[in-house]
Amino acid sequence: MKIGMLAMSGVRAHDQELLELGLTLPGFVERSKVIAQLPSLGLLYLAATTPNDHEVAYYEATGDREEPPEVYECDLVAISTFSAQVKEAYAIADRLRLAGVKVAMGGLHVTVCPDEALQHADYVVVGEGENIWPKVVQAAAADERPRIFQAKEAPPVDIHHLPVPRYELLSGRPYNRYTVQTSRGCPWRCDFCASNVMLRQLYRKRRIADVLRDIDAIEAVRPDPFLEFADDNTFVDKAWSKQLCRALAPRKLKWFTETDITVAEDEELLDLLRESGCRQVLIGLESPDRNALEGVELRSNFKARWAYRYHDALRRIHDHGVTVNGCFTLGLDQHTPDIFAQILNFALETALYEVQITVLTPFPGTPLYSRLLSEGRILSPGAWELCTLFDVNFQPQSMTVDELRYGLRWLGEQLYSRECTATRRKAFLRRRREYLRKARGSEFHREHKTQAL
Ligand code: B12
Repeated sequence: MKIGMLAMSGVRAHDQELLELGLTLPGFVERSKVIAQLPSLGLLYLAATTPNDHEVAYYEATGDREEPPEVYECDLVAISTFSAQVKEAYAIADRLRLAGVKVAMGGLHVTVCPDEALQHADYVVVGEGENIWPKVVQAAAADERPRIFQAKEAPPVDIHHLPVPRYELLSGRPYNRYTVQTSRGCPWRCDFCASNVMLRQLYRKRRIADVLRDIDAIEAVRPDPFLEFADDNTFVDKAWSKQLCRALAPRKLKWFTETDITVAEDEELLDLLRESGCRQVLIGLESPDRNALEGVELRSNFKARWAYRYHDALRRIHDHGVTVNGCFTLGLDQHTPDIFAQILNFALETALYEVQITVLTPFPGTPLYSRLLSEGRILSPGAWELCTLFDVNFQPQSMTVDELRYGLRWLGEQLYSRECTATRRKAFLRRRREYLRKARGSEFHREHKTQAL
């Protein structure tokens, strides 16, 4: 069979005024340009587990009716879904099936809504795809009737036996970043986290040799790539993280990842991050207001426990020359309209190099979604297209919907203005210089003391 891997690409937002504002704000535009081009790692993994007797190609669609004509020449098309684009994906799937092409769907959204997806696809996969995918391919080749496949029908995915994603399928495409995974999962359970549905297994870290092997495969396609680790939370295990950084250092790479704030605890790890080419870490701070974080992480109240250390932790990370992309979730239950100015002040005080603001989003399958639905607070149930992190689709508890929408816009205007961006970044650089001066000073003292002894 000829199998097409169809990734939905680009970022989504529907709030018209926000979109117009985005066009004039360098911060919004910069970030979305950078990330909009990431390839679908999930589909590259599936390509690698496809039995050899089938031909595989990788395609992208930026939206409904944007699918390339080549997909209609395939026998089977695999589509990866996120909630925000799932209706576009369904429309493409409907057209493909009308044209006689079989369609398989998997990914975060259909894992939660498999029955909905089965109305548009021949085969729907719930959960991690690597081990079940060959069975789906077999079913398509044998012309079996449509059905839902559960990942658990196959042995669980063993993180130590992941194949090399087929990055070579991307050659000739102009990506500015490539994704690689060093781990899967996260020990925390934040009630809004949309990755949770895929995290049934515990936090799993890969063998470092396997990560390096995958980076070799990326470098064969694109020399000197910028890497983004598509992990849920990279530096959970500090000893393993140090080994990873030591192994990456000689490769002279530039990379970015997502982690939690505990990375700041370990000075040696912070040094190693810088030395190994880590340019930025993205951290979900969610709110500078500790009260708003109470109960957000369901396992051990992690976010609230760490909130009072935010200033100190960010300073340590910055001191070591790693920039932080601090992410804030607007519209948590305790957030009143004062939160927007609080976040602006916090970002300036802590000299955040990059800031990401998004609205609380009830993704299907999350505890947040069930809670808001039972409280009658979802504005348009089933409006998955609004799961963009920028569109408001719930009734906030301590402000109105418009206060949240306009607050997001106001805060975006402030944070991403040229002046505010320059002020934050200059403060970061000034503090870094101060730290280096002090560090050199204490080294000088230490040396003199040793000589005197
Ligand atoms: C890289 C990334 C992107 C890339 C995606 C590139 C692409 N073309 O696919 C880009 C930058 C384009 C992107 C865009 C968006 N993203 Co994004 N993104 C991520 C990120 C950081 C990593 C995803 C990843 O690579 N995971 C690793 C792979 C291996 O896992 P996987 O994709 O889940 O695939 C496995 C299974 O799901 C399954 N599977 C997947 N697809 C298929 C298909 C078939 C047929 C089968 C059988 C199995 C299968 O098998 C795979 C292997 O086990 C995650 C956060 C995270 N840490 O996970 C957010 C995340 C996925 N994104 C998210 C969101 C909200 C968005 C946007 C809506 C943001 C916006 N406003 O536009 C858009 C979506 C628009 C779109 N194009 O679809 C949410 C999704 C939540 C949800 N339930 O929908 C996440 C979880 C982040 C978050 N804040 O919550 N994103």
